[in-house]
Amino acid sequence: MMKCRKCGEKAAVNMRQHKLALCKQHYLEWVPEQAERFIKKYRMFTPEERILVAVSGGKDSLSLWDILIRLGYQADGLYISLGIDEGLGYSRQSQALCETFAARHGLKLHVVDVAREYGYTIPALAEKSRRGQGKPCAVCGLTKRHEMNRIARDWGYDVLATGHNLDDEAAVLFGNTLAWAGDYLRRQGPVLPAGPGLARKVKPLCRFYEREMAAYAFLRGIEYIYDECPFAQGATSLYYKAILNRMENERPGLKLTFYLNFLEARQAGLFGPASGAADEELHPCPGCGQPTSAPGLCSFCRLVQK
Ligand code: Q46
Ligand code: ZN
Ligand code: ZN
Repeated sequence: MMKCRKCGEKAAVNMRQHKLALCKQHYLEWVPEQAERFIKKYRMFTPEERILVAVSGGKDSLSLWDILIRLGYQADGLYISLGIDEGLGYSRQSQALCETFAARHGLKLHVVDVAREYGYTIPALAEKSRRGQGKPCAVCGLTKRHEMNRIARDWGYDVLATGHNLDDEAAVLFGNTLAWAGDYLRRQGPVLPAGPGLARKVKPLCRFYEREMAAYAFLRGIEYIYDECPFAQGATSLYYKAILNRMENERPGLKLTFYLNFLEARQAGLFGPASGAADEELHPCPGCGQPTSAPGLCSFCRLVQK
């Protein structure tokens, strides 16, 4: 029987990558302790700042919200309804889970319904635009970024937090490295500093394995949506995740080392100044007021104008 390193009781989670096994109680203490370490190490935010957590109804974002509240941070939620309701009703289900979580903990949740706000669901908006050929993901990403920034600005939040975990970050890093996408590499990190009219963006879970978050959500009894968005199928990021998992299986800790060594190289300036801020000249979009480098309207306003 695998034993908890702290108390010797039966372990609930074994993390080969850390050579660490913990019982339920100690695991549920370990996760927020680690998160707090990362928040301080990367100077993500302070207890005085107001945080907006983007929640999707999945295990990562709901666990992140749970952890921040347990640590005593002021964190409200934001759910963006994309109107992806083909088949099992992905958007409806995930919204209900976010609402249940917020109600259970007495937390404030902002809900933005893209169709109500702009007249079209994400799949419909994608069909109307050139960007959406085949998959709505480009349009979806653009819309989510725009709406997160808008709510953060309108409601006066200092920080936007997302639930990206290590598996997500390592997969993005893997793709950017294969493409030697210097600009993306330079900007990929746990913190994207605030810009004029833009809140700081942080990823407090970037050093947690996906498995660790699944275990946390399960042991905390958080109800979350198991299914991925139906459009995620066949995504390149899933292909990279599978490859990284194969390597991780044979070499526990590989994903974490890949990511941490990258952060060090980035800090050392391997990809240019690591400030993360955009270099281009930005000006406020005449449509929505958000900073953009495009001449005239920002890409989101151009999309909804069509
Ligand atoms: S981008 Fe694409 Fe995701 Fe939007 S349409 Fe679904 S899979 S939710 S992260
Ligand atoms: Zn224990
Ligand atoms: Zn705009």
